[in-house]
Amino acid sequence: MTHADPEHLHWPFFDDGHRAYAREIAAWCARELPQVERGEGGHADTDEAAHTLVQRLVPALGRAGLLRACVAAEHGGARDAIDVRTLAIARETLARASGLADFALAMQGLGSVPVSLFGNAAQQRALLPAVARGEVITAFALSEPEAGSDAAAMQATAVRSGDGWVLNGTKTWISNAGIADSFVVFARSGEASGAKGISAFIVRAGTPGLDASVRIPVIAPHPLGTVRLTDCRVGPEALLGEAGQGFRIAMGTLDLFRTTVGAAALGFARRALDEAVARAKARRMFGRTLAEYQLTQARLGEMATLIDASALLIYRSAWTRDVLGKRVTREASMAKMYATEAAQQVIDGAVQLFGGLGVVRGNTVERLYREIRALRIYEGASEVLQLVIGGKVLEGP
Ligand code: COS
Repeated sequence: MTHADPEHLHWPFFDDGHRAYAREIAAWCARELPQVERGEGGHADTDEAAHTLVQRLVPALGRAGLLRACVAAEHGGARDAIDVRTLAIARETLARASGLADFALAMQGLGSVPVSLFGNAAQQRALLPAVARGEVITAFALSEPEAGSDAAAMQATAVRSGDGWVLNGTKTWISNAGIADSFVVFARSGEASGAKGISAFIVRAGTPGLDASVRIPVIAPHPLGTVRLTDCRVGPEALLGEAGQGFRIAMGTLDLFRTTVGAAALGFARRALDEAVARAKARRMFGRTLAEYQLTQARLGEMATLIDASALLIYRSAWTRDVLGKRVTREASMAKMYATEAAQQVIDGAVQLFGGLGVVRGNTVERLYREIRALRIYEGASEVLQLVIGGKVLEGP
């Protein structure tokens, strides 16, 4: 159940290092994960339980060496550079077993990749080895109440003061808000209007003026909250990259992570198909199993095709970034948009095959039905990604 599809690991997108990592993480899901979850079944039903489970998952993933996917080799990582295929394999495999295990690893990446891509040597040394060991928890603070899809409309400010900066404003929908040790915070620093006047800062939890205590409970509980910045002073060493480069840092990070959100959706969809096939074979109706009905076979065939098409788009995007080193705004947007929408359809199909049981609290497909929903919204809603892809098509090759 928890294995990445062994067939697709033979695709030419991967090398033996990827295959070895896939085996390692699948074995951890089978052997170690149930102990970390302590019988909570891959998810936690309350906001409180989700917070504490993620706080156990991050160090457990770190001890197992699996957070090596999140940083480059010089900081204890698995590969010379951050490798989208490794991250995608990790997310696909973890999501198939547990939404929160995927979340825990993904957020270690999202909150630290801006530092890997744009940080100086001192910033990288201070954060990245601890991220790989699971000793610090990270967060990425971009969205605001009035700036979600239109990220460049953010209003939080960063004003120079002495040799440092003073940050003010409200960031919301921030994963890990209440438990993070280190935030990457984006704020308007005013070098120019719009996207060119934004900077990124590394802000440690506990910095006076940073309040991350407000939680947001959601349909599939995971640590999520609002971050308030009130005259929050940071030194010059907090600035990531150059002043005014913040939007490029955010978009560059999202180009990398959007492909992996698709991979998480793929893991959820594969799990839903596993569940649906088992159900179709076991459930008898009008004297036959569900699997013997053509309607069921057609549905399963459609689900499997959606899954393979998602995998192809995801690993095409990951390979293009890793191997060709190209900007993959178009490929990553396609992978995330298609895989998350496809997973929603696959999971909905699985719920339908389960009938009444499909909506009973605690049933795996019921959990997946709640877990997939947010992926079509965060890190680029499907509608924004349609616009991004359309824009790229109009630009031409
Ligand atoms: N990598 C590097 N630079 C990028 C980039 C990328 N992927 N995408 C855009 N930029 C640069 C552009 O090149 C442009 O700079 P130049 O004028 O020097 O070329 C600048 O950033 C502004 O780009 P653009 O005009 O396209 O910005 P928009 O304000 O129109 O934003 C969208 C475009 C909608 C694509 C962007 O706001 C977005 O992705 N929104 C969704 C945000 C999101 O995912 N929010 C959820 C966060 S949950 S973590």
